[in-house]
Amino acid sequence: RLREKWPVTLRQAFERDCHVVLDFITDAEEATLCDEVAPRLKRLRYEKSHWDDAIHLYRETERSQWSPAATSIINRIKTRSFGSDAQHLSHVHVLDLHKDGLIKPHIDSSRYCGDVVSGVSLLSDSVMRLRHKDDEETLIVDLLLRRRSLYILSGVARYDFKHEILADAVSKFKEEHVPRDRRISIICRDLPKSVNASPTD
Ligand code: AKG
Repeated sequence: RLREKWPVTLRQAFERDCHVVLDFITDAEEATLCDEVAPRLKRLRYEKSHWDDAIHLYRETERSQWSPAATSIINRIKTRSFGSDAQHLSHVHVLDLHKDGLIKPHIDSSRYCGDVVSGVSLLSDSVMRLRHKDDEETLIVDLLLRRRSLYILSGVARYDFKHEILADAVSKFKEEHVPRDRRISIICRDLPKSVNASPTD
């Protein structure tokens, strides 16, 4: 509804660059991914971030080696998310957000993230809010990230909008509370282009 008031070119670009795919993975695939990351996560404590950090009450790890079953799920995420010329980051980012945790508005740094950020949500529904960096009060859109869905942010959605994951107390979609439990996200990024560029590029 809000998007109807956006400039047409921005709306079209946003619709091109932002996608949520419901039920991207099955219950069994969710369990496969959870079982695989659980032992590592269990050894970590949830961190309360400093005031200027983007994430509150989380633990995280990176992973490059997966079981064959998980590898095929991760490959499906990458195939759906990235263009054929993208260089995927080989490490997949695993972020475990405590029930009382939240991710504050931020834009992923171009130093470590290329044109696409995508993620599968495990264990809990959540609301991802996107706000335009130059108009955070008017150009806002909420995405309902169902458990087992995949979101893909590219282009304007990745570079011009800050994204955040709402805390349970304010986790609402179309006026309805979306309960936020512990949530694990499996996040894939492509490499910044400059990493691959030769000095003459
Ligand atoms: C990021 O990695 O930049 C995020 O905000 C992660 C969002 C998520 O947990 O899916």
